[in-house]
Amino acid sequence: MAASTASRLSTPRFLAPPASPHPPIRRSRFSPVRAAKLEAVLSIGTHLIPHPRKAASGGEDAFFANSDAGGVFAIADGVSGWAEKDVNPALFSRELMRNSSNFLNDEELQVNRDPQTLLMKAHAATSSIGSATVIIAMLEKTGTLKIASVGDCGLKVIRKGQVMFSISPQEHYFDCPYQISSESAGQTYQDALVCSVNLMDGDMIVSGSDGLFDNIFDQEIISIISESPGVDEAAKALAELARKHSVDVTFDSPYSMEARSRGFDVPWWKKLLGAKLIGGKMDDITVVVAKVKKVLVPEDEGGVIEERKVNEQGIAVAEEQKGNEPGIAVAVASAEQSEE
Ligand SMILES: [Mn+2]
Repeated sequence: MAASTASRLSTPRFLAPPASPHPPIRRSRFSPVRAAKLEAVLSIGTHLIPHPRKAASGGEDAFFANSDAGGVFAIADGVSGWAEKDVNPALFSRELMRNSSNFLNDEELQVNRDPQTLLMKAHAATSSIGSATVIIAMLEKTGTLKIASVGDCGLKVIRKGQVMFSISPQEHYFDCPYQISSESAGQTYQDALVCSVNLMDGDMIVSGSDGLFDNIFDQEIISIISESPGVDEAAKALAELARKHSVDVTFDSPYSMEARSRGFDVPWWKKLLGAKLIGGKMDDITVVVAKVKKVLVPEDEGGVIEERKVNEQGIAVAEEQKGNEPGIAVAVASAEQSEE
């Protein structure tokens, strides 16, 4: 078997390229014509609204987003139970995100852009006490989005007005998600849900902490995405609607529906009065909205040329480039940057 596999794999090496009737056009500095290829990149908008009672401290969610090198984003939701042990739950999630953004420059990550490896390294480097749910997503130039998720942060892909991809939350039991932790009892990168999805030009990614998906329905996400002029506006509108629902005790939220379906209910005496378990779930709300764009990139350079720089023949006119910097511009959401 091994021999036949080897021969199958090696055969193409001996195939001569087909003779082209058109000799390649010689490049010269007087010509704008260059070989170019299409690469996928993300344009990313973010918005964080802390829990109403945690507004002063900025809440316990943290995130980073970076459009360089195709695009990467991550969200961590600090598990609030640590406050009972006099530990600030925000410290762990923020450090985990800071480390994740720093490790993007790591040699291994530069070669092998793998979110699970990034999570492993970021977790190992995090020294704060605490735990967090976390999602990391990285887009490859080919348009494949690679995802590693521990817990109940969500991610959906919307294509042509429909949710075409969604990840499932991981939990020990209701309201107790898998979590990356400072304690050995917690989960690690090895427990992550790892998956990838092939994306197309124009696809929209909506990712967020549970504070988003517990308080907003898919149909609402789809309408906001279709009505928003850009990713920044979409992220803000999604966060604001989720926030509105989260403090509405009469809103039958995805969270309350899920709770009832798991057998939770109001006490029997309230039930006699006609009450039902209902309402939004107050929480920190982090939203990342990313749009997939295909841009033309010269074959021999790493720079990104916006599509509008393309001439009538569909060939990139190579003068303006960006995205060549190995350096990373990172925004880690924290108290200082949050609103409200
Ligand atoms: Mn949360």
